[in-house]
Amino acid sequence: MVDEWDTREGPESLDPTIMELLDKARKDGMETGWDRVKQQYPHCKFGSSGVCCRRCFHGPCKIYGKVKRGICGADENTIVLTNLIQLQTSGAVQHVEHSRELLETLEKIAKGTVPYEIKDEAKLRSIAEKLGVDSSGDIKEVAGRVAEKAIENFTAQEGTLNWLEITANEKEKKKWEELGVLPKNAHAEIALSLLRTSNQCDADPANLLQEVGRLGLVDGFAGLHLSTDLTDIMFGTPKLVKTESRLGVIKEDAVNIAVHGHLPILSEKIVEWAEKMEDEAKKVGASGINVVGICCTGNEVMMRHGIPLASNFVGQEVAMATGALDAMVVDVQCIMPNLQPASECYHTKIITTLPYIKLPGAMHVDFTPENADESAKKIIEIAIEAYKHRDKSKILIPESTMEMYGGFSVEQIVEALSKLNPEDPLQPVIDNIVNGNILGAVALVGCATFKYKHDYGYTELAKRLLKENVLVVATGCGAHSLARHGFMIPDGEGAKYLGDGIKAVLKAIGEANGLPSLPPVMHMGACVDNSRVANLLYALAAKLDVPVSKLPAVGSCPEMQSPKVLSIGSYFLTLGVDVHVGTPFPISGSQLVTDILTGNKEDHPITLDGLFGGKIIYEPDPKVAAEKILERIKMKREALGI
Ligand code: BF8
Repeated sequence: MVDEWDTREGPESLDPTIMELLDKARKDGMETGWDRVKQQYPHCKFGSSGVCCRRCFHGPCKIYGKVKRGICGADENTIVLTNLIQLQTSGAVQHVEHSRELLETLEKIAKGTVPYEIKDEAKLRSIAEKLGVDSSGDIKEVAGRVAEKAIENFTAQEGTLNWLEITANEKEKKKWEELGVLPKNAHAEIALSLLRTSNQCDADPANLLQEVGRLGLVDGFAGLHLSTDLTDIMFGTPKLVKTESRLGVIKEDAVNIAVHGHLPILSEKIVEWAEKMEDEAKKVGASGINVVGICCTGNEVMMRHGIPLASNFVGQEVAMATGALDAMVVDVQCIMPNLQPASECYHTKIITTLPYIKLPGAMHVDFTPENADESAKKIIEIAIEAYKHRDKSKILIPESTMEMYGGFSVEQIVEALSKLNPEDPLQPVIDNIVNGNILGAVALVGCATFKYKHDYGYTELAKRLLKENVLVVATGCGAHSLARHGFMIPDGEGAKYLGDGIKAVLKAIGEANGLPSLPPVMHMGACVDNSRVANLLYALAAKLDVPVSKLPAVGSCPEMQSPKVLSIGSYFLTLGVDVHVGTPFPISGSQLVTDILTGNKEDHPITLDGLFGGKIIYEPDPKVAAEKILERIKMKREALGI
């Protein structure tokens, strides 16, 4: 697998606002990930090929040359797969804990002990019904019953995940049951995964493959679906919004606060209190308070409130080089430990908020659902105070911004489609898949990495797929990338690449909804909102009465940095959806594991493809990746007879 700094020539990022600030950051003495990545090359080959075992104190052991086993006898297959599953587990844990935080908040709303409300009552009642609890009466009582049912499920010893039961199609449930991968409960599966992959435990790669599937389902249902449903219930199901992206969304005359991380419990309150405290900001000479989003929490508040997107993962440091970011408030996941040292070049206050996520030297304001109002107010007061201490000579805000639309929940998509066919909104999509106007669907998802040219993977893939009439949706940091390059407005850069078929479809739906067209790429939310992508697939598969694995759909993450991508990817793989990744991940030390994960079903007695109907496509070059993705889409179309 390729593992060298920037195999493509030119600047580190395609975003001019990032480049302008990266240049300034370097002059100001701020070190960023783009500097540090070069210090790490060449990566240790044992680590990057996955054959370094640090599971016990005999080691560390490594497999090389004639050395075929570690001291205990573990071979390269066991070492590579157990290392990989431990990474996958760390990804699943992040999503499951995200859900659990939200669930605790829902429970507290039911008890009336926190300053949050139920925003989507219909969704809550519908979920209550599916869970088999009383969905009538006072909405807080319904919330209490749903929360109790979901919390119970974390320790259930019988059955499987209740969010899987209420979400998945029957065909998938049957397949997972037959393959023995139905998880018992989220916490038990995470513990079992750690047990199986700990020193001298499960050494059989074929058996360990089950764990990839089980953890995929844990991530999918106890992580993604549960999180999205709870977030929609508490903060509203997203509707179409228009806003802006790029680092030019930071305003010189306003108190600027970046929300960064993942939990909407925090960012929703910051948005609410920023509006309430405008006058406080004006008292210190600012025009008001400008909240901007970074990473997935940025996506969450963009989807529900139209808060502009400043940057995805790799731009979190350089955002401070504007010299006008007064505070960055963070919660959990994808928070770079360098934020605090980087902030010391400027006046920016880094504020951590969770007791279990702190950064040395950063300010900490403990944020709990109970004290949410007081804490949000305090955070905004800190930002207003910081505004007074700006060094005007250090301010440089790039001028460029990019318009974008967001808010494409499944509910919003179905509502838009219902303008074409009120009785059967999904039928026009099916008709256009069958007649070839839509060749297939690809979700461009996941991160941004310092290892490759920023935004190159997403934009190149989108260009090529759109040209071939693929319906493209996006989530996570990939959605940020595409928004920043004009793929999320009807008449932007992205529209130039649309093939005639997809162009006609997007135009027809857009016009029926008062827009010139839908944007070339639809923003479906944060990484947990890949659940929305899955829901769309379930709905289409149910309508066609086929398993999801038969649909001409692929997930793609060209710029992966987080193990969360592995855990989300494994959920889609268990559904039988191919997953493309563009960043090397540590499996090349085992030919067997590589074959199992990336091989076609006819290549090997056991492959992911053979078991579930989807495989991993590893390809760092997005142009080549697009061809491989199109090939699989065409293969699945052919199998469907279309
Ligand atoms: O959960 S896309 S860099 S921010 S991991 Fe992190 Fe990757 Fe961004 Fe969101 Ni997702």
